[in-house]
Amino acid sequence: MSFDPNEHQHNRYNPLKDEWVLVSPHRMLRPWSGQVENAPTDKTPSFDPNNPLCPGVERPCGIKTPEYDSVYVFKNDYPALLEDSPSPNDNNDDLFKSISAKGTCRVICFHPKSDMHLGTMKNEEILDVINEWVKQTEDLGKKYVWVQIFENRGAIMGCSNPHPHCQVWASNFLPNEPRIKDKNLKEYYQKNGRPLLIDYVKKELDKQERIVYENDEFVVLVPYWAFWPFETMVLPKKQVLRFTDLNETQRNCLADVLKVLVSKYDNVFKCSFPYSMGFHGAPTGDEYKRNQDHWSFHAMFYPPLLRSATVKKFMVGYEMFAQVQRDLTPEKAAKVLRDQNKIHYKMN
Ligand code: H2U
Repeated sequence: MSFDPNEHQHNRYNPLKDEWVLVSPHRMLRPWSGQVENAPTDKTPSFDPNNPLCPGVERPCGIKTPEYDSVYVFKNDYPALLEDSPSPNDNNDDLFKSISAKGTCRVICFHPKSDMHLGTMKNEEILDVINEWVKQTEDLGKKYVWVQIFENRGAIMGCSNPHPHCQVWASNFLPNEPRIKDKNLKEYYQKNGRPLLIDYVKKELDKQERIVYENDEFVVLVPYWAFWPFETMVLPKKQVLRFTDLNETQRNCLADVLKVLVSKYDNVFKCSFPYSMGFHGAPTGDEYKRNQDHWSFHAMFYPPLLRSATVKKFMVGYEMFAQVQRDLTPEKAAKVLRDQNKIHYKMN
């Protein structure tokens, strides 16, 4: 019997994390009698007088959210990182190391209406959000080495509020995910003299096996090494170091791919498809002084749903103790997403 990646188990290498992923396609046939989630609701009212993220509503901290009509940014009332807080003393003990953690956390509301999201907002409205992401990266990047912008969508992904919003956490340290990625991108650049993600996007465009959608400037694909069932990456075709380096055409094209991708996700199970998404680009702060040619800006979407709106993938057992594993192949997931209408089912 000869090897068929669509049928036979194998390991795939993730060069961004220096990790392997076990792919077990034959396992898709197993019956499911485990936990079933409530279908993610898409019946959010456009205004809720008790929702602190809605315009004109007083938040529990006593501050009134203004009557905003576009994008609205505020300092998180319950931040994980504070700007001024005592730091631990330097500690040379290998087993009890600690370093300073300072930073700031903000919340960005995408739209005044709670029933809107990236799949249903107009391109110009998404562009306003992108311009705000650029502004936040520029502003916080002056002081902080890492500015993490991320969106949790759906209660299943820990999102605490159905209003369309994301968070920005800026820190004086490089968190684990970008720290490991930076090391691997640098090693690839030193070995090959080209940025890994630019080589990768070119090869994926040649292969045409995992592409979900593309426009003039951006590609959406399910990475070869994806571990979440419908995980995707949004990559620029030309190297862009950070949010702040996106030109006007690229910002417009990014608005288009985000709208199409979120619409395609929702169309898969005709539900509000939960995910955590986030952006990575070259580090900021003091890192502006160093060469960052090994980096290229990109977004990652990690959605947990696997078989339906109510069955999610659990990252437990083998994933916790050995390595990540998936059943659905990245190629099949890409085809499912590619075949979806690019217009959101509620807009049809
Ligand atoms: P999540 O939905 O991803 O949890 O983000 C919502 C954030 O909004 C969360 O970090 C903040 C929470 O601390 N928040 C406020 O700052 N003030 C509020 O009144 C509600 C929520």
